[in-house]
Amino acid sequence: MSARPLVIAAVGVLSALLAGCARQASDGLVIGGAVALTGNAGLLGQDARTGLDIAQQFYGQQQPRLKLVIEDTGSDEASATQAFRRLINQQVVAILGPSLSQQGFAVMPMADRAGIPVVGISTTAPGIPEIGRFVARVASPVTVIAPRSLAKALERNPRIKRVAVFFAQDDVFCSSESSIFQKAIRAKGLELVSLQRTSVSDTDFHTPINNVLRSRPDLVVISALVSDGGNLVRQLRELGYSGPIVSGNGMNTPNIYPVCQKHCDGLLITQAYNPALNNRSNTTLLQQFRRGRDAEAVPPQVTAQAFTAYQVVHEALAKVEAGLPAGSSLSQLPPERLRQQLLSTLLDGRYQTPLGEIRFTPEGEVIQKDFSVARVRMNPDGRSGRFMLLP
Ligand code: 1QQ
Repeated sequence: MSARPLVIAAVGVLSALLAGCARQASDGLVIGGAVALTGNAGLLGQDARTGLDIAQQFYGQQQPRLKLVIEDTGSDEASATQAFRRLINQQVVAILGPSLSQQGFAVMPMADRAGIPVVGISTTAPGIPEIGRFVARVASPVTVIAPRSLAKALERNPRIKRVAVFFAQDDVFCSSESSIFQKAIRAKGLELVSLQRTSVSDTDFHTPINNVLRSRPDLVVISALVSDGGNLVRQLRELGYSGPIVSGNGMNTPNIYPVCQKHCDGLLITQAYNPALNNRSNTTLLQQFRRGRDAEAVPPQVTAQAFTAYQVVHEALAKVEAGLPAGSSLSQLPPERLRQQLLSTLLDGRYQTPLGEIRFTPEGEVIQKDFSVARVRMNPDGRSGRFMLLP
């Protein structure tokens, strides 16, 4: 063999290696997931982690390759602050999270000041996108969500007149969701017969429940998180309430099953996710979610929202990358410029996600079209069940 083909082969190998390096460079970007893995909100944040992990498996195979780093925000503001600080120090390209609006109001301004796009996964309280220019969310606001389950309860039982309301007063989402429920109750001409303030750390609800039972409600509406809300539902049934219950987004997870058990049966909760949606990203989510689970298993809403948050950032980064001069990579852009471009591209886009088609307002509010209301159906074992979407 003459020396010439050898040289050509060597050059070929070298340029393949160099191209590999450029790839590698763009692969160096880190995306941060900030979700509650511990505490009361951990029961919601674990659903988010599942969605982020599935998205990482899927999009991790595609350019631009991102590395996902997940930090536990706990269920309070102090732990969320530490988690955000750790991610900001790692120079992440974007942050997905946190789990609670109560935490979002404390930590999203940190990402905003650092110029890092932050996409709320399940932060639904009014005012989240308005926190700052770099703040967006894929979770539809509670103003859009809450009235639907109330309307469904009335559609199923038009004789409802008297409504009792419980809300956890120490969580900003629960109190804002409750004001929206209360407004909708008044707008429908119903009578608010009892209003009970609870705490997300309460475990015994006998006193407020007895107050409610004395008011003889036809419907109970609850704004609480998973453990407190689940215990409240269980005790409400044990103390004899047998009417319909509407519960809010803070209880929107199958992780309520072990808490309220057979008494979770019949809860009405609005859903921003319909597992039956037929598009590529939902098919991917369903397939990956069902691995190692039963063939009919459906992802919780927060899992779909977390997957969506990753998807929109990935697609926006891919668009930014496609606009770069040949041979250059995302990680060669100055970090501030990369994040600015990510933000503007993200807000400009239209995405086919497990939540259906979504886009954003210039302020970062999500625009989503399709919602439904689920009725929880518990299996006879009282441990497993399903969120059945109502027609
Ligand atoms: C919020 C929420 C959470 C309770 C859902 C995970 O909607 O805090 O805004």
